[in-house]
Amino acid sequence: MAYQLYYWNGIQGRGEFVRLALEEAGAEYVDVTRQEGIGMGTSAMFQFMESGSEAPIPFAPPFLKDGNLLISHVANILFYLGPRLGLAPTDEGLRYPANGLQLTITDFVCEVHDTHHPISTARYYEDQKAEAKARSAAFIGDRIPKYLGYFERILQQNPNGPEHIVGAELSYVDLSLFQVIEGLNYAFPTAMNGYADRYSGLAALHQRVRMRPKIAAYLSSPRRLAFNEDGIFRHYPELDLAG
Ligand SMILES: N[C@@H](CCC(=O)N[C@@H](CS)C(=O)NCC(=O)O)C(=O)O
Repeated sequence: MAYQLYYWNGIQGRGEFVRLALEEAGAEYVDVTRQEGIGMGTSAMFQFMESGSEAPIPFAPPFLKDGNLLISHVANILFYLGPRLGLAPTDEGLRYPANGLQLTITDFVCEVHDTHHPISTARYYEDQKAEAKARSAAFIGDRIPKYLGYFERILQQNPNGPEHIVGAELSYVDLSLFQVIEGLNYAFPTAMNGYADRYSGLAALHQRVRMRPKIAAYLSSPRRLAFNEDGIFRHYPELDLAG
């Protein structure tokens, strides 16, 4: 049975981390809110979240349905899917460090979101522009170097070599790092200018993932939506300073 991915229609958002894993594995999945028909579309997701029929109901998308199983939170979904899709370290002892890295990506993505919504998710960007500017300056000056520096170090210290962040084979964490770099390049092109000189391992990983046949096919397919200013990674020129 096909996996069912529930996520907001019209954006890559956090759902994209799950899509990349499903696409790389060639897994059968349905992007529920992008479909039309009975039990499909965005209303199906709302109904699902309000129905109370499945416990516990997720707080927020993305969530994945596999048969009767309902799994929320990107890192949790990938922890579940990883071994099933052949995208988790074969050494079970490495699956927890992989999950730890993915949870660090979750934290980072949250900080990316807060660059444009530092005060409240419930308010428009235009109502928190001044705070967003201050937040973005700190994000670019302090947090991008701290997170990317960390991932670069972990890559370089991988006993299996710097091709992958964990283990000897491609994992879902590599795919998520690809998406983080893609997103940062879109949102903060000025801050990211020359990043490959500072984080050469991450830049190489990003290129390798982009060239993988299934990922390349996905990226040029209509399923890969363009980044836009409704998603997590938003490009507002006024927030993008030199790094
Ligand atoms: N920790 C969750 C975060 C989920 C999340 O924040 N989802 C957003 C969309 S990307 C949402 O719909 N949030 C609704 C809200 O916070 O009220 C994950 O990693 O999946």
